[in-house]
Amino acid sequence: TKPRTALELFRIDQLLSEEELSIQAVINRFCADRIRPQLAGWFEAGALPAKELALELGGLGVLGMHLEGYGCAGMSATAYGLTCMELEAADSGIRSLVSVQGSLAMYAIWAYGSEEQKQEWLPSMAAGEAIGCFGLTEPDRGSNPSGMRTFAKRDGEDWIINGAKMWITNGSIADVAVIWARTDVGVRGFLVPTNTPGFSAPEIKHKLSLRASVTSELVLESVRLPASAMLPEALGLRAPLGCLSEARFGIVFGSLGAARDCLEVATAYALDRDVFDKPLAGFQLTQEKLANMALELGKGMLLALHLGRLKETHALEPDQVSLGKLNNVREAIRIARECRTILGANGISLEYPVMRHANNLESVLTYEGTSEVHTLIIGQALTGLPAFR
Ligand code: TGC
Ligand code: FAD
Repeated sequence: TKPRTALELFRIDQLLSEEELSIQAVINRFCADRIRPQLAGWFEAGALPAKELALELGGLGVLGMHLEGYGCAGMSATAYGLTCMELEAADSGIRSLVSVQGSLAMYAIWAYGSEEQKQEWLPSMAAGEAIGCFGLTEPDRGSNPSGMRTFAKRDGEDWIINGAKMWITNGSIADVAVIWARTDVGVRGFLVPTNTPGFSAPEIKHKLSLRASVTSELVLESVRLPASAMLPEALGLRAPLGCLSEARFGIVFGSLGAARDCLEVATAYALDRDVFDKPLAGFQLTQEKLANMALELGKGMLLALHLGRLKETHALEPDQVSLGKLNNVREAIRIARECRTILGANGISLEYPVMRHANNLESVLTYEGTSEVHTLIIGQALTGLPAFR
């Protein structure tokens, strides 16, 4: 019988519209032509031509594609999820570039910004001409942003911000940083043009994961901003956490893209590789690995699509996003590691994408809420008892 992929076996295509399938195909082709041939080189060098790529991704219409108006495409949640899946099937770093731009930086402006802020930033960000970053995490406050130390104080009409942010995707290449800071009345968001005196964004080096992604520290030393830099509709931690729900949703789909790529590569490898005089894929131990991975990939996809459809009816709650983020990233990293075993020694080489994906997924497991944080969010939903503190 002709081999089928895991998602073909599940007939996932039956659950998608013609439009969704065609968007997925366009992104898949873009990645095959433009991204995949370069990835090993970018990953090895730890350097991504992010500005160039942002323009191309903007041209494709994927930056802020799930937002309405201001040059954004207004596509469905599922179409956005499938786009994340295709981008992350290439590399988590490419999906990160798009997630941070569209779901974190643009979404913050779109949801909480003034009309002037939206007009000023969203069209150029959708086109990829301006890049945004999202500064919530601090050197000593990651899982617990409520303890943030970055502080914005008033000086007449102006604001003066002091503090530091850490592990910020797109930081060194951004034109605008969305900075979350404590104020006398609670957490507020600020749009900081990155050429403002007192702002700097040194890149973080020596990463063993997400090497095809720019990650930076943000330093704010008496950064003076006009009153108009504050996001007027954002007050309290619920504002940045609302952005996180958007980005986490993209990861629910995206992580499965990395897993799918690993499984496809490992299956082809096992069919091609002879061990003990017959194809590795013909051994029961290998087939058990493949069957279990296909099951988890398909189940993860069904969960992702369910969450996508809930989001399209505005019925998706943050706790449900945690179900998807925890499950799909956890299973994706398990799949990547299992596929690595199928490739044997070749599995550790950048000639194949598998260990690159596995290493990237270590970051994905940690950012946008660690697996422990999502476990506790689900625990709280099930018991009513918060166990964070
Ligand atoms: P808590 O008291 O639970 O909540 C404070 C207020 O926020 C509301 N809320 C949410 N609203 C929208 N979406 C969500 N996901 C929300 N979660 C909570 C909540 O209802 C409450 O509202 P109100 O009106 O009652 O004040 O806050 P807490 O301090 O106890 O924290 C809870 C906890 C631990 C779950 C939260 O702090 C958390 O999620 N921590 C993880 C931090 C995190 O995920 N950081 C990610 C940084 S960005 C990033 O990693 C980008 S990587 C991107 C890439 O490269 O792809
Ligand atoms: P910590 O919070 O110190 O956690 C360390 C360990 O303790 C984890 O295992 C954690 O689960 C566990 N832990 C913490 N609290 C509890 C608890 N209550 N109970 C049990 N265990 C607990 N942030 C941004 O704001 N913007 C970005 O663009 C961004 N991009 C990133 C890109 C990369 C490549 C990476 C790696 C991170 C990025 N982050 C970004 C930061 C990311 O969101 C944080 O790393 C993450 O929230 C975890 O924070 P932390 O690293 O400080 O770990």
